[in-house]
Amino acid sequence: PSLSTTLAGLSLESCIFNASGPRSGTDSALSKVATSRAGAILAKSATIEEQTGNPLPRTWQCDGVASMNSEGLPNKGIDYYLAEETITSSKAGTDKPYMLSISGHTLADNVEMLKRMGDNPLIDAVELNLACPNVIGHPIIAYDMEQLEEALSTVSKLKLKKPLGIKMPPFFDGVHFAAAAEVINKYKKSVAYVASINTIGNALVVDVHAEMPAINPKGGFGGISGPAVKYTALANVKKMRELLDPSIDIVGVGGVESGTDVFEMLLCGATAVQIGTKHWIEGPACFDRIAGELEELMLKKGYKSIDEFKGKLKPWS
Ligand code: RRO
Repeated sequence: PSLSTTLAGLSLESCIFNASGPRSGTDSALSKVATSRAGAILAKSATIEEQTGNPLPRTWQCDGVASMNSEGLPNKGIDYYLAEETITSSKAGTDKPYMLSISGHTLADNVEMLKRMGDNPLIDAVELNLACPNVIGHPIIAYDMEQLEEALSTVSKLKLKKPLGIKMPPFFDGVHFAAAAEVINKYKKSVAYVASINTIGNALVVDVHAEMPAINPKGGFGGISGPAVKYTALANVKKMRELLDPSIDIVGVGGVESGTDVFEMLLCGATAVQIGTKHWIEGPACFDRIAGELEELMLKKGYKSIDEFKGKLKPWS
């Protein structure tokens, strides 16, 4: 079977690739994604300047259950991720799409980074992160419909030369899904894909031995990821697919650990699926394993391409 897909007009050999964040901050980490079976390479969310992130400890893991982070956007600064040297080394001789992620401290910062990207021929797409929960003093942008609209309106006026994706936080109620989708649909000409979901923000893990939060920043509050968020992610993919204009692709992300998990995301309407936490825990070998598992499942079910089942979750009635 073929795992190929077309995302935002780009051909991907495999519909599975890395989420921005884990193991995506340097060319050496990204080159390992490139040489795995991942279908694309997505860099860590960038800010204008290089920064080190929040105080340690800032991550917690319980394999097979959940993970949490409050990294606070450690990254090498936008110019690093735009540099020819970085991109060439990240692609490691492959022709896989190289995608940027940006998460400026302000909308003006995002505009500046998009201008610096310009029509750089080495960059295939850009993911605008509207969902980081961990920057001290900054709320999650896409939970505020006015800020979401201002961001999309401003970016749409830039007439970008590259396809734009937006990374969304999870929503939990019909009213909120509808409000966000309505705003995004207004800018359907400028939004090539929606990636749902970022981590579930502002969770708290308690260390009973220490009688303290498990992580240091923000009073122990951080974004939750891994298997615990998969069901929320599936619901967000399904609902966004129902509500968004068909011209906008959906990228499923959240708690995916296996070929079966990828299949579930595709059934719910995802065009591609990103792996974050499992990539962090298992390393880039996860892309080979998960691609193999998806192929095996498709073979068993008699599917030759993902288009045969994508978005075809059957209703009960
Ligand atoms: O760096 C982070 O703390 C971070 C970001 Br920018 C994000 O979008 N999501 C997340 O869970 N962590």
